[in-house]
Amino acid sequence: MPQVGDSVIREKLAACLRSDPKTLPSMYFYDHRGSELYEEITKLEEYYPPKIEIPLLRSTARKLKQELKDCDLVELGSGDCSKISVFLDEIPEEIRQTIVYYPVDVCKDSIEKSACNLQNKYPEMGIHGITADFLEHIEKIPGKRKRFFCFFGSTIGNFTEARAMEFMADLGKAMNENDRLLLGVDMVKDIDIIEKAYNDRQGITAEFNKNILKVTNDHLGTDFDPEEFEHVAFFNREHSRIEMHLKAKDDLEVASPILDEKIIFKKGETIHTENSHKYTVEGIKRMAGAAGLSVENIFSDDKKWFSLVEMVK
Ligand code: AVJ
Repeated sequence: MPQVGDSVIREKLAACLRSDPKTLPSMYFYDHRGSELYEEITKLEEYYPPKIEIPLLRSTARKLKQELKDCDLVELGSGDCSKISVFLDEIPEEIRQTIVYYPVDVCKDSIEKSACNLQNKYPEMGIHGITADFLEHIEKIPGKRKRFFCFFGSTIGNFTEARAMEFMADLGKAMNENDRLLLGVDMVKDIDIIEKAYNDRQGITAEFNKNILKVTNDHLGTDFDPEEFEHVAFFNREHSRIEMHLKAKDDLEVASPILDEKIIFKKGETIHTENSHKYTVEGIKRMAGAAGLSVENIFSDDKKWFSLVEMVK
């Protein structure tokens, strides 16, 4: 199905596949099927992050509720708004009615739908969805009242170190004296536990990883056969991150009617599809410092597997 999609996306994907080593950007995991598979991942026994982050969001909201009074609550990458909903449930209604919530996400449809659901749940709260790639349009975010930025889900972990640093520096520049940031990060822990979370026994993560090839086929008209690739996920100690790759089981060639050249794979060659960085307290403080921010609080679970880091300028 050589569907001709957005030419910017096409160029981006083609460039990633021409690069050496080959890559595909992890944001393309999430088509309809990919989002379904991710939803299944979050229910897996091995996949610990949401199991820890959700209760942590509750306990942290209870501790921070006074700071949320009269705030513009800006959530970057709000998705289906399920995380902020858990957070807001713990905020008393008297405080909630002084909050204006701004979900920011690239997906216009999901913003509209989830903002609408949230408005029904909290009629007392102002809600204004912003469709933007927050990495590029930080100026679209309102700036009159004091702001409370949220970036949950350890999504920052998917950026390269350089990109994460740049993102934090941009945010640090955009923030005012009274603004706060609450950043969700997955922490370094026993490597076996981390690796199991990305190599589940049911093979759902493998299917999720391979689905990016179908997404690529949809955009580029390529004829990737996901079954010709093997899911590989391991912890890279030097970079303190899980890396996901798709490894060619054999020498193979992939064609596309909209690309001039074939994409050639040697047996064992991989496409690097995702990084998921794991942090230490020192690493977080270093990153905050370099962005002109300071760490005010680190909220963690008892095992210190996941943290919500509160930063101020
Ligand atoms: C949604 C980006 C937090 O990095 O752990 C899950 C995505 N990849 N299993 C992560 C993912 C493989 C996930 N994030």
